[in-house]
Amino acid sequence: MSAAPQHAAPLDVQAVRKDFPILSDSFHGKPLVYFDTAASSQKPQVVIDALVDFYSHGYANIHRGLYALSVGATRSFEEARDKVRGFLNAADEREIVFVRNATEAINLVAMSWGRQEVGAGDEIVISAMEHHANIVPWQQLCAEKGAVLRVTPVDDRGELELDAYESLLSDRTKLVAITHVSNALGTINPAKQLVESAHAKGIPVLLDGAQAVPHMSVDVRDLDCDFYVFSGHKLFAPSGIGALYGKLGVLETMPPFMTGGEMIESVTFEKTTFKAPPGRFEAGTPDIAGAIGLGVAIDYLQELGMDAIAAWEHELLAYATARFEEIPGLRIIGTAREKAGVLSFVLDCAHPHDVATILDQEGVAVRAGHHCAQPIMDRFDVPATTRASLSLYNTREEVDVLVAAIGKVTELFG
Ligand code: 7TS
Repeated sequence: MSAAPQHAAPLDVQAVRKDFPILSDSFHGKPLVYFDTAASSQKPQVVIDALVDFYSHGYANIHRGLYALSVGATRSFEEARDKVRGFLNAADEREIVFVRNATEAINLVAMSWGRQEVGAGDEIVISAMEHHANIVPWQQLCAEKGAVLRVTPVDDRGELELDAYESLLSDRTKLVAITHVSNALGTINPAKQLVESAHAKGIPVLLDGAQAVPHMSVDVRDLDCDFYVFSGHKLFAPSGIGALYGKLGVLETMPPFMTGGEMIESVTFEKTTFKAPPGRFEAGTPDIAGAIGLGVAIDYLQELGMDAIAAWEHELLAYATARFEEIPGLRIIGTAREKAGVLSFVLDCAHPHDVATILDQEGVAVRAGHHCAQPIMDRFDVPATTRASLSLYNTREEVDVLVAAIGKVTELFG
């Protein structure tokens, strides 16, 4: 497990819980115990209020209006972009492209940068622990271009095999695309080291930060990655908004991904010229309220402190791991030394879907399945796992409820 960040002011979890109205709700007559934040996070009241407020009193389309309401909406949208910039410690707000989610961000890079830069015989290096969102777009690109997808293997703990990674990097490698944190295993990859190795050979790197940004502070300038992607809905923000970070110099070389309104400079029937980034990549009316909500979610997290969040989750993961290790017939899938709050497991006695269904009867929400990461399930020789993912609003008492509920499963099936 990762070392707890130093000097973090402790998180007041009970106060945090009060910020999330859904955590007071009950299901099947039991208080909700929400352990599925890796799929999507719950929303704090400040984010919900920001949406209601914007739609009630601030709503207009952006970047086009000459009236006060539209000017205000445009300002709020662009302020949100600057909040994302600050959150990632990017140098320039033009490096932040609003997209729907991490999936769209990766597709944008594959279809714009990839189609331009990747050719026959070239290689793209990913890893065995990628979410399908960071596999399929590259596989499609390779099929289109006659390029080859190379896969960094993962060891029995769920850590990348770094020697193998190094040896996969060659003068044929056009891009490394690797997850910062694994959604299925919780592994925190040594992102900075991966970037350094790739850059030493002149290879750009895309990091999939979908599971990293909710749990730790991320600094794209320190990582020096070329692209970084994440989804707002896993970051306590609305669904339908996400961000792509790209180094400005790289974004400037890239052709449009989608075309139409908003992303142009001028259009005639003979010729269209395109805006500079990020506008070039934001065709059509965006999720304006979603972006504003994302900005508010970022404010909320920064007020709590990402280091305090990481420290609490680290403590909770250690507690939950120790409790899981006491359960006979339970195997944790993913035991990396550097790990975020994901507990994927299988029970000898029951299928993961049955486990999740019984946990639901106890008010405990977890995900069961392949977690859109089928290759890593194959690697561990399991069809699926049950996954409890921990977040800033989870408590030790909730871990106890989860463990007791797993006890009921073993009583029923064991
Ligand atoms: N990358 C990683 C590492 C992810 O965990 C996910 C979603 C995605 C990309 C795609 O995100 P999206 O917002 O574009 O869908 N992961 C999960 C999950 O673990 N359970 O549900 C979605």
